Parts: sequence; C-alpha cells; structure tokens
Amino acid sequence: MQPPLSQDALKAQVAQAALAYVRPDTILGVGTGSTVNKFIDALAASGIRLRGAVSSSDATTARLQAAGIAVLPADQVQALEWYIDGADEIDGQGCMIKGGGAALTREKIVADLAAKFLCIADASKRVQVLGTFPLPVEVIPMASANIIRRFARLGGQASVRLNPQGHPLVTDNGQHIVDVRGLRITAPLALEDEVSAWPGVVTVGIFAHHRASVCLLGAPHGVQTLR
Ligand code: ABF
Repeated sequence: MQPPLSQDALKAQVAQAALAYVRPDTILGVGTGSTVNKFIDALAASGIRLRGAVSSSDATTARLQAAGIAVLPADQVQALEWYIDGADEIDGQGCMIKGGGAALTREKIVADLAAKFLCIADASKRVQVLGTFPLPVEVIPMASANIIRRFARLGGQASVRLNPQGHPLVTDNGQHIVDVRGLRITAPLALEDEVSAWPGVVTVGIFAHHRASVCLLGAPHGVQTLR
C-alpha cells in the first residue's frame, strides 16, 4: 500500500502536468507561490524554449531569471494565451481566492493579459464555498481602518497582515494587505465588484472576473482536470 502523497508531492505532480499547456516559442504569464515555483522548476528541466514570461511578483521574476527564462515587462506585452498560477481556494465555477502570497495585484494584472487562466493546485484548495481561507485585500495604508470597518458590516473580521518582525507587511507595490476571516462568499463576482469599488482598495483577492479556465488539481489518485 503506497503511503499518501505529501502536499509537496501533489504540487510537483500538478506542476509537471501543467507543462502540457505550454507551447514553445510563446510568452507565458506566470503566477506566484510554491506550486508555481515547482512549475518553473519543471519548465526549466523540460527543455521547452519560451519566447519569455510575464511575471506576477519579484519572487517569481527572480526564479524565472535563475531558470534562464527571459522576463518581459507586462506593459510591453499585448496578449498572452495562458496565465498559469496557483490559488488559495478554488470553487466549482473556477472562482478563486488568491493573495496568500501577497502578490494578488500583479497576479490579477497579468491574468488580465491572458486569454485563459490555468490554475494549478493541490486538491486541498478545492472548496464548495470560498471564504474559509482569509480573504486577502491589498489596500492603501491610510484606508485600512475604514476598510476593516466596512468588512465588519459584512460580518468579516479583518486585520492588517504583519511580517515576521510584527510590522505591517509591505507588498511589491508598497501597499498593505488586510486579511478577512469569517466570510462565506456565495456570490464571488458580486463581492469582487463591491469591494473593488471601496476607496483605498487596490485589489481584492477574489478572482471571479478572472476565474480559472482550466484547473489541474493534484490528488492522491492522480491529477484531476476541471474545466
Ligand atoms: C498564488 O498562489 C497566490 O495567489 C496564492 O496565495 C498562492 C497559493 O500558494 P501555494 O501554491 O504556495 O499554495 O498565486
């Protein structure tokens, strides 16, 4: 009897499966997080030659460059076929919560350049209803307190994300993150639209407008493909 695959092994499995969606000599949108890191490593080992990649974070940029993959500025790329990224949660319609890695703004920017979004995740990310994972929201610091009060009126308990030194975490864009607990997001598109309109919100980590076109889920019995 095989021991169950670790979460790390499931991420590696799904990262390897994602290579099937990569066409040589194209430009790829690349997300952020540990699953994406395994995808970058698999891409580097595969020998597939890309024209380049558009990155969603400083961390991904560094890993792509270390793998010898050219990183192209997002504002010099008109359109991508695929954006490949992980998620913190994904529901049955492909709507996601993203931002656990604090890269949600650039992730949504690059996802907006792509025709299709390939989500790669281990099966633990698959949920019926979004919201168990605290919803990340990138905010302009001066608006934090008011945004926290707004979420309280929606039944959420929000707090500013701190770094290991106990200070507010500062994103690649120089802003803060508010994480919101206690939400049960049954209408992700509506909540994404509502929160995105609040003054001081840079990006809300609901990806409903930019939901996954395809999701590869690493599961003990193999990779599940959800469309
Ligand atoms: C990223 O994928 C983030 O939006 C999200 O937090 C992360 C999931 O991280 P991991 O792949 O490490 O589970 O795009």
